[in-house]
Amino acid sequence: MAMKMTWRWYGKDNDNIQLSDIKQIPGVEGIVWALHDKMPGEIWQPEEIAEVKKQADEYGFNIDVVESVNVHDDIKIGLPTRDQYIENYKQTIRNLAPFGVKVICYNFMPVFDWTRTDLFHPVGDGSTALYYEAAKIKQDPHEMADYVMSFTEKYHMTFPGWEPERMAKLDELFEKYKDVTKEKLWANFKYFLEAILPTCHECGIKMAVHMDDPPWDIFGLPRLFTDAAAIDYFLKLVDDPYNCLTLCSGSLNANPNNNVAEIVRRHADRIAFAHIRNIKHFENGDFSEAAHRDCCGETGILDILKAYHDAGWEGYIRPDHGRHLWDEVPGKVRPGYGLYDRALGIMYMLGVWDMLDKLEQ
Ligand code: DNO
Repeated sequence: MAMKMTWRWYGKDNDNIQLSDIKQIPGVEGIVWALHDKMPGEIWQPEEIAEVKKQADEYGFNIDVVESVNVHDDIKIGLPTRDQYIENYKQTIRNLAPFGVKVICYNFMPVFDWTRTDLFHPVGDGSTALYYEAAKIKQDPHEMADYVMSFTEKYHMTFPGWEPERMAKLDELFEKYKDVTKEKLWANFKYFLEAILPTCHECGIKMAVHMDDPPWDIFGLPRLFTDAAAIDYFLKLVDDPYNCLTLCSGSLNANPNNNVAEIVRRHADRIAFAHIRNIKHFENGDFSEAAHRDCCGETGILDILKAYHDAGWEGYIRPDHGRHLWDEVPGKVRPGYGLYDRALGIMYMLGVWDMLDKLEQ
């Protein structure tokens, strides 16, 4: 057994990359998927899940990993309505289990999921990548939200975690979060996990929380998964083998002080899902995403892969965001999720992994 390579696919009619394209990339065993038209809190129905399963089966891909079943804001805020949303979440878990789902990737970030200020920033070689300009993330979140949402409008492309319905109520949402301190957010998180973990055990599904991206507070909203200490705290807070991590190297290493390989060595048994992405940092706090090759960024991709390999890790892994190459211009590609650079990333990761295997023989 070894790690299991996967590819994030946004679904038929929602991704211009087809399953037949993915099939041609060596080593991909499963697609990482979601029902992208579901709002947080809605129950995923068996017929809808069966449809994706059927499509994946045709190409021999597993659907073991879902990314994401999004958590409703009322759960994060801790409103009385959370209990109903938690019941719905449990029902979704129960509905996913018969189709072989083993891992649910999700996040617990208030309001926003990933945050970037430029989705097509020139890298210098003719390609573009996602970029974070620190000075642009100021007090007012509207500018950034409007920028991201302008892609939704212009190209009819919705991004998970950036549902137009939620973004339309941004001020209302911020108002609801105003008393949610970091301590409260941890407490609400614990409440959520303790409520759903018995169902996870029954269903054999691990919950794998994604790291906060970027790993620091933004717009006055608290963020939890910022460094190794927060991860240690979390894994003890709810000490259960089904309470796991999606260890996203790029999210954590947006802070260059975060040593991702060290976290892998410490917690390999609690990492159900690995996102591999490389980051290039600038002195003023800006960062750009970079190709997966170790020397293209500073995240330490080789050290990270070696740490997984040394641990005999058998979880799911995927290339995370790639650059946009060749004809991947706005409108033709999902930002960060083009075909080419992620395929190159897979070959790099598998190349490293195969060699580590060989050296062990
Ligand atoms: C970014 C992704 C995240 C991730 C969610 C999980 O591209 O890695 O948006 O899917 O945070 O809920």
